[in-house]
Amino acid sequence: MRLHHVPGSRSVRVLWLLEELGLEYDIREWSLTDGSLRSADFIAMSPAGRIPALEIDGRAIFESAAIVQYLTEREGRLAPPLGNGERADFLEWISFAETQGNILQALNIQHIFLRPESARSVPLMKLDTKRLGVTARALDRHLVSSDTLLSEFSAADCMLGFNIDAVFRFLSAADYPAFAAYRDRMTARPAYQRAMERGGASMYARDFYELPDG
Ligand SMILES: N[C@@H](CCC(=O)N[C@@H](CS)C(=O)NCC(=O)O)C(=O)O
Repeated sequence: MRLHHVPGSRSVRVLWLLEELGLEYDIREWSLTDGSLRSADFIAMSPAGRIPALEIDGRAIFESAAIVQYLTEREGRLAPPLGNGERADFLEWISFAETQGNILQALNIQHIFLRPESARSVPLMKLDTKRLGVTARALDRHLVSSDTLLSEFSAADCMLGFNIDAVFRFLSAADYPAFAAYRDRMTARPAYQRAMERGGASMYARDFYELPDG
């Protein structure tokens, strides 16, 4: 099994799940900025040139949500089975993680990757920060009464693996105490710690990115 990975990116979702499941794998690390994700080799595994991809069972799978579901089905663990009352919640939270992930990606591009800074759109940054706040509020409300997304830890929590490092770079943790406490619980898990040791930590140079004036 080989995970195609960029530290701090959506591949953290899969990396963390592989550790929670105790599976054997190796890592091929890529860069988001050197053009290599558009190489024929990578496009053959992930047609949109996006991280992650997982080589497994004689093929490559792309899209983090598909990989996460495939792994839970293959291993028969960390997801409510078909017919279970929490199955719909599991599917909802997996997709929700990507809804929030897309906003985080837009903010990463504006705050970190777009250069020169004059190319950034402050109105868009403000809009996306507000939209991120709506998703964080939803999680905060849900997590007031629950330690995990479902009634017990599941791969849906791993789908937030990229998000939990990113969200509080753009939003104040003090405004979302239940979500921030969840982040602390999840990042303290031994499997999350092992994933960070093997696959590098954060892509962020700063703890918090203020909105620019304008
Ligand atoms: N829906 C996809 C999104 C994948 C994605 O956009 N990954 C980012 C890294 S977090 C990427 O590869 N970006 C490179 C690019 O956009 O060129 C998934 O969940 O796997």
